[in-house]
Order: sequence, then C-alpha cells, then structure tokens
Amino acid sequence: MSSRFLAGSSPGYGTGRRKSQFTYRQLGLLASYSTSCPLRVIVHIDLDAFYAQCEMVRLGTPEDQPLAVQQWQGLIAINYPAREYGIGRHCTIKDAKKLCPKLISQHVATWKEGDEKWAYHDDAAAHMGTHKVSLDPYRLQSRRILAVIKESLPHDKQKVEKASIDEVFIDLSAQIHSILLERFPELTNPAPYDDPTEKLPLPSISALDWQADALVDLNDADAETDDPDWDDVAILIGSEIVRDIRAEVHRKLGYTCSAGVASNKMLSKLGSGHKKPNQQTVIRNRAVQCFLSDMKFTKIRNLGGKLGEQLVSTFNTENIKDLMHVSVEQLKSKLDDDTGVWLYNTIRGVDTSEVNCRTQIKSMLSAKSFRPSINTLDQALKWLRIFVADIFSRLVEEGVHENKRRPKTINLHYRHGGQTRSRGSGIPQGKILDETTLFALAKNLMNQIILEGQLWPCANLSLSVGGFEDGLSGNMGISAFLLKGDAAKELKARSRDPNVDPPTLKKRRVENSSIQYFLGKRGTPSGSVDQVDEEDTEASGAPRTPLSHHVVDVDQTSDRPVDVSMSAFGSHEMPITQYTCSRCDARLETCNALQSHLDWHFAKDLHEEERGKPAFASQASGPHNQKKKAAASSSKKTSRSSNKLEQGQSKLKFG
Ligand code: DCP
Ligand code: CA
Repeated sequence: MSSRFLAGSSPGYGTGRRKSQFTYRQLGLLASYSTSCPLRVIVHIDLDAFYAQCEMVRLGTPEDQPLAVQQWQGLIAINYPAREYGIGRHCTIKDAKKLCPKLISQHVATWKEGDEKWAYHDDAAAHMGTHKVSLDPYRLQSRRILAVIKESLPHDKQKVEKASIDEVFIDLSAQIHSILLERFPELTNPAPYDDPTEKLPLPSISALDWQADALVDLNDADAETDDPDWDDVAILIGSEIVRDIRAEVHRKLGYTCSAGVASNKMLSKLGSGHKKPNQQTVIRNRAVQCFLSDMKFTKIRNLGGKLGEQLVSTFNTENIKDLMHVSVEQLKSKLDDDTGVWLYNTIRGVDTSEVNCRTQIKSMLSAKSFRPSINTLDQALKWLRIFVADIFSRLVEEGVHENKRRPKTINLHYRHGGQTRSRGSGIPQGKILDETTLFALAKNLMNQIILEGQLWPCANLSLSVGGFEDGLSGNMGISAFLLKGDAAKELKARSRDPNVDPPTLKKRRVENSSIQYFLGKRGTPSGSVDQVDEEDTEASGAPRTPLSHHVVDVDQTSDRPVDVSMSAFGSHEMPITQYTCSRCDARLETCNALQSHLDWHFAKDLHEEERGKPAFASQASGPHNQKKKAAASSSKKTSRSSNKLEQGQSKLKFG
C-alpha cells in the first residue's frame, strides 16, 4: 500500500456500510476505459498563461517578471505576475505599460513577406501589412510538453487527447486499474459466487492524503462521514499521477500547468480552471453537486454561446443551482429533446464523452488579408509560398510522408471587389504528396483565377486543403492510397527508416492557420482544432484586435472550418472524379460535396460526444432527490480554501 494512504483500518471502519457501492464488474470496466464505468478517472491539464510562459522559457525571464505577449497592438497572453497589476487581454500596450512600467511585451514571431522562415522581428508590430503572425514557436513547445506528458505514462496505457494548443485530456482509468490491483490485492480475488454484480469490499483504508490538491468541498456534512470508497481511492491515485506529470513538465521544460481530476471530461475541465496557476483540483464524485451548484452554467463547454444565452433568457438565471429544480420534461419542452436531456445530465455532472486519442483533422487553412490590396503576381506568389510551406509542415506532422493521412482537395480563396470566392481542384492520389506538388497545384489555381481577370486588386488570399483521409496505416479509404511503382518503393523505404527525410522535407517550422470558429474560444471540441487565422480580418470589415479574434485556443489543424468557409466563399469547383465517403460509402459529385459530407460526419460525432447519452437522464438525480439537492444548495459552502481537514481525510503540505 502506498505511503500516501494513511491510517489503515478494516473494511467498513466507522461506517454503517460493510461493502463498497461498486461491483466487481464495474471495477473490471475500469481496465477497458469504459465510459459507463463509475470509477473512471479523467484528467484535464491546462498550461498557465501559455504563450507568455513560452516566451519566458525562450528568453530565460525570471519567474516573477511581468510579461505579456503582444500581437500587433494588442495583448494575447499575460503571465500571472503581470495579471497582479490588473493587466488583461482587454488592455492596450499603452495602458498595460502604465499599469506596470517594467512589463516586458514580447511580440509574437512573424513571417515577413517573401521570407522563407518565420522569425522574431523587433519592428513587427509596425508592419502588419508585410508580416504574418507565426504561432509556430508555441506549437513546437506544445508538442514538447505533450511528449513529456506521454513519456510520464505507461507505454501501453496512453489515452491522451490533445484538446488545444495548451490543453490535454487524459483517461487514466486503465493505469489506475492496474495500480489498484497492485496496491489492494484483495481486489484480485474472484467475485463471490463468481457473480460480477456482487459488491466489492470497502477499501482497507479510512483516510486519504490529498497533499496540496484543491479538494472541492462538500456541502452535505453526511457525505463526508462515509469512509472512502473505491471512487475516492481511484481519483486519489489519479491526482498522484497528475502531480507527477506536472512536476515532470516543470522539471524537464520549465512550464507550470493546472489540472482538474474528476470522473469525466466536463468536470475535469472545470476543475483545471478552478484554481490557477500551478494547482490541481480534485472533484470527487461525492463533491460534484456542491462544485456545480455554485457555478454559472455559462462556464460549461457548449453553454458559453448562443445556447447559454437562450437558457439565460428562458429561465432568467445563469446559475446551475436554479436549473436543478427544472424537470427533464420542462427542459425538453423549452429546448429540443436531445438538448434538454443533455442539459439535464450536464448540470448534474454527467458526461460520458470519451477521451479521443485520434486527431480528427478535416482541413488546414493559411490566410492573409492585405491592406492595401495587392496587385501583382509576384506579391501573391510570395504569400502563396508561405501558405504552402505553412500547410505542408502541418501535413508532415499528420504523417503525409508516411502516407498516414493526406488531403484530397485544395482550394484557393480570394477576395476581390468585395466578394470572396474560391477555386479548387483535387489533389492527385497515387503519389506521395510533396511541397512542390502542393505549390504547383496552388499556383495553377491562381493562374486560372488571373486568366479570368478576377484577382486584382486582391484584399485577401487563403489556401486550404481538405477532405482528409487515412492512408495505408489507417482504416479508411485504403484503396484510395494504394501506391504503385516508385511511390510504393519510396514509402516502403521510408517506413523502414523513420530518419530518412524525403528530399522535399525541410526542417522548418511554419505557422499554421485556419478559420476554426465553431464552439467558441473554450468550447474546444474533442479532436484538435486549429488556431483561427489571426490574419483573417476581412469578415468583420475591419482589423480585429486580438481580443476579438476568433481564436480557439487550440493547436493542430482545423477539424471543421472548411464547410463554414466554403459556404461563405461560394466556391468555383472543378469537378474531377466521383468521390466516395470512406466512412459510409456515400458517393459525392464534387470535392466540396465530399468535404461538406465529411464535415457532417464530424459534426455528428461531435454532437454525440458532446451531448453524452440520453440514457443517463434516468440515472441522474430524479424528482425523488430534488428536495435533497435543494436543501444541499441552500447550505452551500465555497470550495476548500482553508486548512480544514474533513472527516476521513488528511491534507498535508506539498513538499
Ligand atoms: N489565446 C489567444 N487569444 C485569445 C485566447 C487565447 O491568442 N483570445 C492564446 C494565448 C494563450 C493561449 O491561447 O496563451 C491559451 O489560451 P488560454 O485561454 O488557456 O489562456 P492562457 O493559457 O494564456 O491563460 P490561463 O492561465 O488562464 O490558461
Ligand atoms: Ca491555458
């Protein structure tokens, strides 16, 4: 037994209960990451003031030095020492400097028109017209952090979802299952009568050591008189694991992060934001209601936007506790059935969405708005080269060289005469995609537009690739990627030797941009989405300040923007062949139709994942315990900020 567990006692000590509320079967489900396992443990890790920390690490800035990251004339990240001066994203550089004269404001890296590589330019802020922001340094750090997180986990039990540039979800269930069996050998005994529905014995401990974790308090004193059950033990092991991960990230790379440990994604994400910076919050099952009842529902993923606003105006409240009295039937009648059930479950802390390891990239986009507009092929080609380099480096990360994933379509969008249009083509299959091919395709599209006399003066150019499919190593659309002759040989050679870089692979890091704007800033869907293109200012008709950017705090490449942008762009597609959806075999006539269709699949997956399963509505608290909930919320307490020890627990200082 770990020394982190205190005060050994016999099962059932101090309680009326002799048995755990969990069964042998439920314990078994933990090993398989089952989303219906009530013992599951999900962690959300979020880097503190991420871009600011990246700059601090790069520049070797002392920890207490106030620093903000600047983009043109605005601030996009502010470190915690600077926040103490009241500096926020809303501040202008001038105001921020007034508040804190010793503030370092570091401009983000930029591509300079025609350059082959992004760099940190001292004069970037004054040259918005000829520079394009590069967030690539942050992506690079993000990848390094992710690698350290993964190295800290057992090789065979890594269920990690990169949710954004500075956030990950980790499902620790299987790892915790093995640790439980190791530490509590009684759990390895077969179930009595070989009946998996038999209840487990209670854990052979009565007090848990939560160290420096912010432990969400309970508002129902009775709930704490029960000795720990296996869900408490599982979540404690989760908090030990995440404390170690955070320490590793700090030790190896110098970054601090905050974390939430809970039984699902929604709660763990709320947990990581609960106490910042450099802290972790544990939300035990028994503390969920208390944790949520004090919260505004607009803080919950998917409730920050329109749906949240609709709820506020319908129920005249922002508070979760006021909605707890509303029946599922009422919610269904005010919203639609699915949304009503989802909301009913969500405010009760029920979320069965899975931690999704696979990135679900749908498209990539790189763009630049021009003020004043550009008028020459030379200028346009310079930007086109940057877009291609930008997108291609993202493709490399997606495994285009190994033919793991590749796009099927390419589109060039352009803004001319107040209208944005696009022209697209298919990307030839049967040959490994390289940067030269991509550039040739992009240039070809541009030439066509120019021939039609539609490009100059040009106020915005953007290049996108879409219709991603898995290649040879994936499970979709394999036939589309069967390579022949030299291409097959090249792929084989490369798969044998991962160190062989193809001739076109330049070791450069470039910015990736997209127009992802789906669920709002923090409403990152599972699967990764890209940073919104900070240059794409045309839609609003005026340059946006960083504050008003459609910035989704996520890295990787967009997994959903193309359908949004396509419809706005009114594309001029060139039909090439018939396309088959690799997920359902539907036949589509055009690249665009295929892309929209794939996006529909994705949106549907997302919807299902985000909404959880309606079946849980009946399992969640029903009318019979509404009264108890109401009583509980009226005796509300704030989260644990004191040194108070709760019954059955011990809290030590984090040494
Ligand atoms: N970001 C941005 N524009 C925004 C919001 C975020 O450019 N409107 C970028 C800068 C942030 C990064 O994304 O550093 C991560 O966003 P977070 O919302 O997680 O904010 P921080 O990491 O900066 O701070 P916190 O400690 O609150 O998580
Ligand atoms: Ca963050």
